[in-house]
Amino acid sequence: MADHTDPKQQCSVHPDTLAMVQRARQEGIETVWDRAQAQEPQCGFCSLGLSCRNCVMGPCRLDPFGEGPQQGICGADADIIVARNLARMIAAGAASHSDHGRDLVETLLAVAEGLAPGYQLTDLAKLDRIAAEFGIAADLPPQAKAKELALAMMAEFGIHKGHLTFAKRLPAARLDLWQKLNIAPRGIDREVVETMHRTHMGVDNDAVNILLHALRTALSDGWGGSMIATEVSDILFGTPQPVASQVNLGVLKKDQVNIVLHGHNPLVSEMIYRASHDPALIDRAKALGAGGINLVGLCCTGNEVLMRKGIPMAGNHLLQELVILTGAAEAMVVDYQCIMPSVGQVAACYHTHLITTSPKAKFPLAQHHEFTPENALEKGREVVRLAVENFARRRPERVFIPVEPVQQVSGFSVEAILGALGGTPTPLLDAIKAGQIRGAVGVVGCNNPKICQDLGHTTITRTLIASDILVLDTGCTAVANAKAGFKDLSGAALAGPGLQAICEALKIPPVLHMGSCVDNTRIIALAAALANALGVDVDKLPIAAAAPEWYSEKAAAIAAYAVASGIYTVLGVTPPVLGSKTVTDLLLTGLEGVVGAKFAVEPDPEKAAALLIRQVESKRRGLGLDSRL
Ligand code: SF4
Ligand code: MSK
Repeated sequence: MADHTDPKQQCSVHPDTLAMVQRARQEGIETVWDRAQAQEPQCGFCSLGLSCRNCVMGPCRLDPFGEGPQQGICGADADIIVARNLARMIAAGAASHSDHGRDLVETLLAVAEGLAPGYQLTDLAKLDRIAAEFGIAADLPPQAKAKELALAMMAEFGIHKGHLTFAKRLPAARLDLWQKLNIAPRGIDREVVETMHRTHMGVDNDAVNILLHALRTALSDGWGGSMIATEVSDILFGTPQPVASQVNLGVLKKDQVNIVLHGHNPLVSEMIYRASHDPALIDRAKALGAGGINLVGLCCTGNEVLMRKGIPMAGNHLLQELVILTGAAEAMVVDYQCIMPSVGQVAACYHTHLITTSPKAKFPLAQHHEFTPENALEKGREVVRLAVENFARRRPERVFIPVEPVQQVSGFSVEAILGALGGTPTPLLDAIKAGQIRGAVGVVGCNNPKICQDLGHTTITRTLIASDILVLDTGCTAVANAKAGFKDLSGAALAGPGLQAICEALKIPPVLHMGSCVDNTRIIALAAALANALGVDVDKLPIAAAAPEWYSEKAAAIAAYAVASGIYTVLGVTPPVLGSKTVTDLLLTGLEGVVGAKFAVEPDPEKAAALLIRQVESKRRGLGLDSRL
């Protein structure tokens, strides 16, 4: 376990996490850090990507020191096994985002057909814009247009000819490059299925060929499944605009019914939000002695309702067990993705109800209340009522909320950013050309108990904004940066003089929250818009990305689509590829000559920030702009 006297060894940089980990130890409740320690030492073969269980002639593992087996039973060598494993990882991530997108499209269709009474078309202007991208007649009424759009998007999931519609947002040069490389993304399901086929024993046994298809699969997520998820969420629930809110465990309220919204898809949380405003349920909460009903977010469902509704954010990935330890959560309502199977055990130590809502995601020790487009509003009321009644079972002496909340401003969709700039990217480009803003970096991704929670996110972000680089964040990074105070308007004081002046003029923080994991597509869409406005391909822009604490297969897919889209990406956790020199060399160097961008792996966040700054400055030089290097 970490040495808590050394800041680099502590399990978190944040006082709320540290206080709650201590409480877990006092109460004898196991957390993710205890289980991580119990797994030490982790398997070296798997860490290097050198183990394979793709068939039952195996499992096989190769000796990284060259003394034991160098081939699996079928004859697969290290390059083949590592490439196959990485491709499957990316496919699983792409599938997760895209299945989330599909659920939204099915709901859009149900809304259009009048079968989803809780939902509505909220952003009609966005419906018009997206429908136009899909070539749908402009003069259709909204319901008919939404139906056409849902059907067109559904078609994109399957056997789609040509490339995905949203890829047209990119400069022509990027699409041409993908077509030349045969990696322009087709149907999302098709690319994932093809990855699983190619990585079956006896199919694709060329590491480079496997990896190129892995990029294509990731692109079908970034410019397909994830982008569809973002855009349809905006149509159904509204396109985010800047909104003030709060963050950290202090957003739970001692005197209120607290409901924690966890997972990724806003379909459930939006209905809980509506139900939480039901006067009868608020009256019932008051009758039970609570001041009201308080919704708080966790992980990316939290980001979704924060971006659109200003719901305060309790924490990110590694806070999910600890939020229950406050003893103040009447219910944790989950949809899917990034929900640890352990949360039911922790909830069982308190009065908290763990409530699952998706037929795809059932959990031990949970109550299941299945949401469908047809019943969601009614189910939302049922779940909120359950939480309210549970307030009577709370034991006040066990309530421990260790901190006061921190202020933040969220809600920076592409539309909101362009709105703040007067409707076009030109002022941002002018600031970049003038050197006031050096460039932009997307700092994104998860927490991982291998890394002191949020040290990577906050160190990199702090260094970048001090160097006049605008930071765009999503996912768990967004929570880390908000807790560190970077996303209050006063965060501008932490920026370099150029970025600070822009932030003060526009009344924005130096770190712009662009949403959840699927909303990384907002970042690539903004990159495409900047590239188009400048008349260059994406890989020429002074931009980069970082995933300092990633853990998830989805993060692998995001990083792969960022690089394939031309964005240099620094990872803070080493992916399981070092067992193959061919694969490692391709990712760290070779890809640059193929797609114009590559990966770097740098666990030290200060060194990672230096790499990102160097990248931004060198791209500035490439554009003929001044460079500080
Ligand atoms: Fe072993 Fe080959 Fe089967 Fe993998 S596919 S488990 S390397 S025999
Ligand atoms: S929740 S994928 S831990 S960012 Fe999107 Fe956080 Fe990563 Fe899940």
